[in-house]
Amino acid sequence: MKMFKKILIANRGEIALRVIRTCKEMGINTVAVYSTADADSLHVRFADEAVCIGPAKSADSYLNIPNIIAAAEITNADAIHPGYGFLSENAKFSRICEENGIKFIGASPEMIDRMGDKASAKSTMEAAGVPVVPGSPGLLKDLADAKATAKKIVYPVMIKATAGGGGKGMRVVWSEDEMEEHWNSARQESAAAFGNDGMYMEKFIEEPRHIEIQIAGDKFGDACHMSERDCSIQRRHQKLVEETPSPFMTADLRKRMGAASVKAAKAVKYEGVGTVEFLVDKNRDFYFMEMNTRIQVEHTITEEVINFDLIKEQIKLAAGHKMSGKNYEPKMHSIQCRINAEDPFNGFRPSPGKITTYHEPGGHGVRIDTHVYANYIIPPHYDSMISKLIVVAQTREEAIKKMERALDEYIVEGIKSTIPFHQQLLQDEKFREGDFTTKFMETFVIKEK
Ligand code: MV4
Repeated sequence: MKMFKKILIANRGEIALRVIRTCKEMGINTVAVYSTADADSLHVRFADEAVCIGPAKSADSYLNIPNIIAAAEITNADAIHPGYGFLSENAKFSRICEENGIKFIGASPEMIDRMGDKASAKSTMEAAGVPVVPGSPGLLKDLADAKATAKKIVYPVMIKATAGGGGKGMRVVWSEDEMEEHWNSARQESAAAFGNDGMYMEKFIEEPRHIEIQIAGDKFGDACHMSERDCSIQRRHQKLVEETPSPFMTADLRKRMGAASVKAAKAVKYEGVGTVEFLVDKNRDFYFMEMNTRIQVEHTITEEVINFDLIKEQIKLAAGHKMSGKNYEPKMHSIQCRINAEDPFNGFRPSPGKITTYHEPGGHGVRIDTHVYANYIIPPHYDSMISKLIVVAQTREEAIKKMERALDEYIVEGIKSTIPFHQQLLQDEKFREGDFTTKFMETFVIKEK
């Protein structure tokens, strides 16, 4: 069976290390790339080779396509793993890898373009029979079209940037007299952010849950779903905690969402691992939102409940192997807390700098994915995640207990971290009951120490 000899990891931080670990276990050589700000990072230390690709600024290093391709050519890498963020869903990068005979471990440029344009992803999924939120048939022509469409859909509605995702260029509109203002500001925002002001419209789903399904597909047209993740605990579109199974899940809903996700994957002949994101309303009706063509930060909790290495599967699928996954029912419960270098008592303000004391929790059912260590300096140039603390246990109650115990053991000093936030969240009655939606963080109040 064909397998890569050497993979270059075009990323930094914990995900670069995560990929290196699986490569080692698979007997694949690894090349780290790093910016001058990351010379002391563990991904540089643990890779077989490392190439500096530029200065601290992402645009000059981790987003610098010519430098990354040059690094792959110099080291003779036959594949590139992009991790998440940075170039992981960049169609141009995927194409350039292809043109240079380097396998991009991710989606084809065509798939990235099709799923990256949200209106086109939505119509593709609708045509495949996946439930979507009722809305405009495609892009809105102008303000008059927006008003006429909203009248048909019935207020409240949401206008969304087709180039968007992550909440940018998105507005809730409650009545016609608000439309003009939101129409103009949303279009301006998307033009500035994406160079594309195409907008579409949907019925506004109030207090939804964010539940996503991990999928995989192979080049022979086979596809499977690997159960769900509940990512409803978010703040300003940044996920804070993820868990699987979702406390809102039922056997019937999982069956329906799983089947819809496999249908989605097969309809687009999806190759590799990916995620289908859904909004789920209080009646357990679910609607396709976005398809992510990358490995995600929260893939770990799925790995824990199904005991399966998703990065290994991703690499094997990219090499053209048959899928080894199947439709899974989670038998365990896993929770991940994202530990960020942020001050939860001051509006989650970033807190980069030197970690003076570092002690990790351990023990049965506790996993930490991180690139940091004692005396490591968190550079101010990148995202603020220091680590992912993941627990797995037989039940949700036991997983929460284990997470409480692990957070109590976790010592990070010298910088502010979100550990105290997670400790308070776990004590919240609604959280403990599993009774939360994407609006949870709007009303959650952090108590002073
Ligand atoms: C929605 C919605 C309600 N109704 N669409 C936010 C990010 C983007 N990917 C889609 N988002 C939403 N789309 C309709 N028709 C509410 C959100 C939303 C949200 C979704 C998932 C997780 C957190 C969220 C926070 C605010 C709004």
